[in-house]
Amino acid sequence: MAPPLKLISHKLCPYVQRAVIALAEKGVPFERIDIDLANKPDWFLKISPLGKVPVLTVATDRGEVALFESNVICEYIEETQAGAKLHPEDALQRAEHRAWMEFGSAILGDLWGLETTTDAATFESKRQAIAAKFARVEAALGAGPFFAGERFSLVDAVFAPIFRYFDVFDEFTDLAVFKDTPKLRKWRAELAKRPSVKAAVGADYPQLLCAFLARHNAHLLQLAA
Ligand SMILES: N[C@@H](CCC(=O)N[C@@H](CS)C(=O)NCC(=O)O)C(=O)O
Repeated sequence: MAPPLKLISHKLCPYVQRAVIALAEKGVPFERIDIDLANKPDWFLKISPLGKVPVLTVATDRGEVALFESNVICEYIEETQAGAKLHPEDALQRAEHRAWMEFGSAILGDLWGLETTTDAATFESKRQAIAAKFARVEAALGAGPFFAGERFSLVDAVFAPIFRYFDVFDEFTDLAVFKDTPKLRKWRAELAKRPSVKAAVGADYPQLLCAFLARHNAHLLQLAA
């Protein structure tokens, strides 16, 4: 029987990765459909109001329902699927986790600027913005190994794809955004080992990201030693 969940995806998208990691952490079967965002299929544009991935389609007796917005998708997965709990029980802690998930999206906004700009000054301002946000996250981290201690949570699912960018960027240059954040460095290393995180992208992820940078004539590429 076909799994009732389909995740419309893109091979590089960090927002897609959140949902993939959440599904994997819970052991939920789903079908992943990667699309070309430079040539969006009509069927996708019909179900995605913003024309963005991820979209999770859920088979119901009233037909397929399409959910958009990665954090909404993650919350739906958490509320409906069995398996490990990815949010705290306590309402206040849960709200804090949701806030840090949003903070992760703000970092992704800076990362988009950093990876697509051709301009050195814009690059530097995005680099500094990321370093400043990482310092805020550092102050919120406890003893680890995950964001909230022993238990993997949706905040971990949000930050793992953020850290993954730097595995590729580090090949070009040290952006020094982890310089003063020892807890963040440990957290990054822990997340990189997590099977759900590793499996959220294909083996071609580094090549695809490098090709993306080249297509944007990214300033980052100029920094290669
Ligand atoms: N707020 C959205 C952001 C999703 C997003 O920006 N997806 C990008 C790919 S990483 C996209 O689909 N871009 C296509 C476009 O904007 O045309 C979410 O959290 O799901």
